Amino acid sequence: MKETIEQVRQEILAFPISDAQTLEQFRVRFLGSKGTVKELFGALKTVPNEEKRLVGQLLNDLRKEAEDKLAGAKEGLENATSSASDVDVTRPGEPVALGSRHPLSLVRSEIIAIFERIGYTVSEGPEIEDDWHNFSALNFPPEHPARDMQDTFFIEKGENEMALRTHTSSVQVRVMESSQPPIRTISPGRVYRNEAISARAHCFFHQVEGLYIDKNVSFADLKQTLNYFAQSLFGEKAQIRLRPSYFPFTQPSAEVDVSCTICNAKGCNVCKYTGWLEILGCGMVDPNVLKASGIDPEEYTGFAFGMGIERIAQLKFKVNDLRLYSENDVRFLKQFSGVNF
Ligand code: 2NL
Repeated sequence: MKETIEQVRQEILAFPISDAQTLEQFRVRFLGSKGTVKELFGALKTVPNEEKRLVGQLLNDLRKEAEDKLAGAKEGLENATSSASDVDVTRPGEPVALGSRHPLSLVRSEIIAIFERIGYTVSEGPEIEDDWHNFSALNFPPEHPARDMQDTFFIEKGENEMALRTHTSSVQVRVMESSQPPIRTISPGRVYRNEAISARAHCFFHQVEGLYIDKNVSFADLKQTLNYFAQSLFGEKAQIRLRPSYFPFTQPSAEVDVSCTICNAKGCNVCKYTGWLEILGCGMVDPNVLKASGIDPEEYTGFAFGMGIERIAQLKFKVNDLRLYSENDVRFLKQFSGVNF
């Protein structure tokens, strides 16, 4: 009898329970009303009297072992099929750490939105450019200092000369080459200059350039567009003034100041007590530039402008060091969380 009990014990231990079906098979086989354990209890009466106590004890242990295995397997199966019941939905949620948009990204979006309202599209192009799109098509003479290693990052010199673009005008040359007027487009993007890094200069920065070409586009159109832009960006009270300047790709050319938004043009250290802040450069597209890109300067005229996004962001957010924009210091970046334009 003792050997039989041990044999059944081994069977109970070895019985594999993997699902509801094998669980029920186990119950019927060992613990059911006609199961092995019941059967063994029935056989107890055949055991000699002096052994009844010991064998009875062994049978009780056997039944307990089978019941424990059944209960354990049942619980295991229930947990596996409904693990969602483990989730305490009343617990407070984990906080979601919200990032913030980069100030340059905020300002770029705002500038794009302002020009999209008056029908400008956004165009993009490569950051690695050939000499034609970055310089020659833009009327840079062969000996212009910008073509020097000191000012421009060249990737390849010689026959197949490539460089990091120094302005996004190169994108606009590509637009002019691949389409005909009317053209109204802005080209935001990163540009590169070979300069020592300081609070006021960096080897890369971000630009938005604009280009408008059609029949009879005039300098008055340029002024009105820039006036609309300045008032959209800095508020209705903002005023602009134009000072004569020079760029190889525009003629005439001008630099544009906006009335100081910090002191309301009364004079402060940001505007160096002039009441004016320089924000962009502009001019009428030089006929040579139109011609180089396949647009007839006898039929069409156009204006163009360019501005640094860092400079605009500096005025809007009072950032006093250009390096802050690219250092990824969260103490700087998190100050712009929640800022929308
Ligand atoms: C500045 C001045 C300027 C342009 C950019 C341009 C583009 C083409 C033709 C003619 Cl395709 N001009 N762009 C014109 C005047 C000024 O940028 O200070 N940028 C930061």
